[in-house]
Amino acid sequence: MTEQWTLPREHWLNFVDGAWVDGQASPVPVSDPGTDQVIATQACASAEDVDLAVQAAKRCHQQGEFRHMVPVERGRLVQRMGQYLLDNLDEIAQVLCLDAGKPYWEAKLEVESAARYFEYYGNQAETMEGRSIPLGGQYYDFTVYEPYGVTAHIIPWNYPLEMTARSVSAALATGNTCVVKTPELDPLSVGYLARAAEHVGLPAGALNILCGYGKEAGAALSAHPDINQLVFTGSVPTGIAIAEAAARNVVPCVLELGGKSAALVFDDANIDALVEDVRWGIFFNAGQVCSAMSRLIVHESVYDQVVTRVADMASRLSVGEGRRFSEFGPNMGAMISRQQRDKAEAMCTLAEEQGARIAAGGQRIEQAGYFLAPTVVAEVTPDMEIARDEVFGPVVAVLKFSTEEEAIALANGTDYGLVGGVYSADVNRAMRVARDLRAGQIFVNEWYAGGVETPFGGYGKSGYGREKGREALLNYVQTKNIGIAIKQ
Ligand code: TXE
Repeated sequence: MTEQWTLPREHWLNFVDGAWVDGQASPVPVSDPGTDQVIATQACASAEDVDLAVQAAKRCHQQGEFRHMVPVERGRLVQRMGQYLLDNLDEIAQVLCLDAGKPYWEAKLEVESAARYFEYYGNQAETMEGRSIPLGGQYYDFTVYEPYGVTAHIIPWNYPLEMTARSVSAALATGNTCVVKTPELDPLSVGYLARAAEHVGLPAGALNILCGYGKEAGAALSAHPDINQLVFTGSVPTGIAIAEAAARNVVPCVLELGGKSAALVFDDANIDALVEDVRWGIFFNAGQVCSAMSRLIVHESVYDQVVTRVADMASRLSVGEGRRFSEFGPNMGAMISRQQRDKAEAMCTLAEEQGARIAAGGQRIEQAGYFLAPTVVAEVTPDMEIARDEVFGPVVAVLKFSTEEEAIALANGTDYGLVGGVYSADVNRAMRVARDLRAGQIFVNEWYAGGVETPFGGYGKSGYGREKGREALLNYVQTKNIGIAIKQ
C-alpha cells in the first residue's frame, strides 16, 4: 500500500500569550528528510519574540491563577492535553512522518509516548506533599513545594513532540509556566501542544511555543534574566553554552546530552532475544536516540556468532520515506539532515580506515533524502573514534572482551554515561555488572526496560539532573520551609 500525505497548512505559527503569531525573523524552511523537499515554512522567533514569550509566561505566573489552582484540577488540565494528542493521533503522526522523516509506526509511538507523559504527570499533580519537621513542643514546622515560575525548554530534533511533552507536562503539573524553543529542523508536531493548551483552556501565557534558530532564539532564551529554570536535551557543546548562560543568572538547569551506551553480551546470553533488542536499540529512529545501543561489547566465545546474526538482521531491514508507507513499513526512516547523515557516514569510513570491518551497511543509500544503510562495524578497538564518540545514527560498533573486568572497563571507557545493558543468564554476574557500570540507567536482558515512570539521566558528559519518573517533578519545584512558634 502506498500513501502520500500532505500537511494541513503551509505556514506554521508560533504560540505566545495564548495567540498564534508570526516571528520577526525570516521564516524557517522545513524539509522532509525523506525527500529533501521543502514542505512548509515555520514562523521564526527573534530574540525580541523570545522576550515577549518570557514576559507572557512571567505575567501568567505572577497573576497566580495557574500556580494557585487546586492541584487535582491543574492535573486534569494536563491530562486532557495528553488526551487531545491521542484524539488527533493520526494527523500528528503524519506531520511527524513528513518533517522528521519517521515511518508512520514510529511517529505513532512518539505521539502515544507524548500523551503518556501528560497522563503520568497530570496524575502526580496532587501528590506533591511536603513534610512536617519535629522541632519540639514550641514549634510547628513544615515544608511546601512551590513552582519555580518561568521554565525554559530547549528541544532537540530527534523526538520533538515527545521531548517537549516530557518536560512541559511535569513543569505544568507542578504549576510552572513554560517557554518552549522548538527545533528548527522539525518543529511542526510541537505546535499541536499549543492546540492542546487552547483546547483544554490553559491560561494565556502558561505555555508558549516558539521555533527559532539555536544561536539566536535558543541563546536568547537560555540567557534571559526572567527565566527561573531551564531544561535542555541536545549536544555537549550546546549544553555547556546553555549551562554557562544559566549559571550567569543563577538558574538551575537539567542537561541531557547524549551518550555512547554499551550492551555487554556474555557467553550465556540469549542471542535470539539480543538480536531483536539490537534492532530496537540502534535502528529505532535511525539510531538518533540519546540512549541508543551504540556499542555491543561481546564475549570472545560468541563474538563471531553475534556479529554475523546482527549484520544479517541489519541488512534485511527495509529503509525508506515515512510518507510513502502504510502502518507496516518501512523498518527504518531517514536521518534528520544531510549534515547528520554525512557525519555518520564519515565516522564509518574513518573506522574502516583505522582497521574496523564494515559487516553491514556503512554507506548512504543513493536516493533523494538522507538515508544511511543500517550499519554494523565489527573488529572495533577502544582507541578508535567509533568506540568513543557519539554517531547518532544507525551504526552499532562491536567490540570484543574476554573477562568481566575487561568488559566493564570497556563500557566505562568513554566520557559519557547515559544507559548501559547486560545480557547474561547469571543473575549474580548481571547484578555485579549493573553495580559497576557508570551510567544513569541499567537494562538487564532487555534494552529500554523502563518507561515514563523510571528516572533517566546521565553520568559524566551525558549531563546532570533526571528526566522522567517522580524524580523529574523535583526539577520544577523548590522547597519552602515554614516555621511557626507557638506563643502563650
Ligand atoms: O545539536 P544542538 P545538533 C547530539 C548528536 C548530534 C549532535 C549535533 O550527537 O549529532 O548533538 O546535533 C538548540 N543556545 N544530539 O547540532 O546544537 C537547537 O536549536 C541555545 C544528541 O542539532 O545541541 C536545538 O533546538 N540553544 C541529542 C537544540 O539546541 C541552542 C539530541 C539541539 O541542538 C544553541 C540532539 C545555543 N547556542 C543532538 N545552539 C540527545 N541527547 O538526544 C543550538 N541550540
